[in-house]
Amino acid sequence: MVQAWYMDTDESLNCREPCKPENTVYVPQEELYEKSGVEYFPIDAATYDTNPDYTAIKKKKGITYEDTIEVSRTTFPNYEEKIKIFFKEHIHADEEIRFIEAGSGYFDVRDCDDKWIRIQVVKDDLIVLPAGIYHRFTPDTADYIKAKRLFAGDPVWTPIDRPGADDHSVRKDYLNRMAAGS
Ligand code: KMT
Ligand code: NI
Repeated sequence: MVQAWYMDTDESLNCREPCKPENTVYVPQEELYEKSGVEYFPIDAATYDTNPDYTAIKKKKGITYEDTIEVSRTTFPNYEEKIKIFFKEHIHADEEIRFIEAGSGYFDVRDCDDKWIRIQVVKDDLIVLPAGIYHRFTPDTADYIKAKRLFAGDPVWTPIDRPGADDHSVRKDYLNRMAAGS
């Protein structure tokens, strides 16, 4: 997590640019957690497999599955279509855990006041989006990110799009956890 900031949501902007307003308000890691429940861990991508922190996170999250996703114009089938899907606002029934091995991109998450926070992810970032948080992803203008996808149990990547997700129990549970400050 190089930086996180309240993004400029002007529709005329290119979402693959940083979308920083003139007076950008940055969001430090602790505040990001308080306002959205997003967790962040720095892990060296060169040595992750022998890093006890990485092992501990996997254990704590009950990770039983991992694979690698490489999003680029040359490696990803239907690139333009796929990145549009990533960028549709949605939730999942489970945590979205990504460990960035190379490249960069943006995860946008709604904070507790429904405002978009843009999180810039780069190599060595492990990010955990809680189940039920509204979010979306886009590559940046460099068009390249390689990430591990970690999952507890059999992987389910299904997005539940807004606004249909508002009544979903996973969404309600997330809001209850946020209200309780946990
Ligand atoms: C997702 O689910 O949005 C992705 O896996 C995006 C690519 S990984 C940074
Ligand atoms: Ni998602």
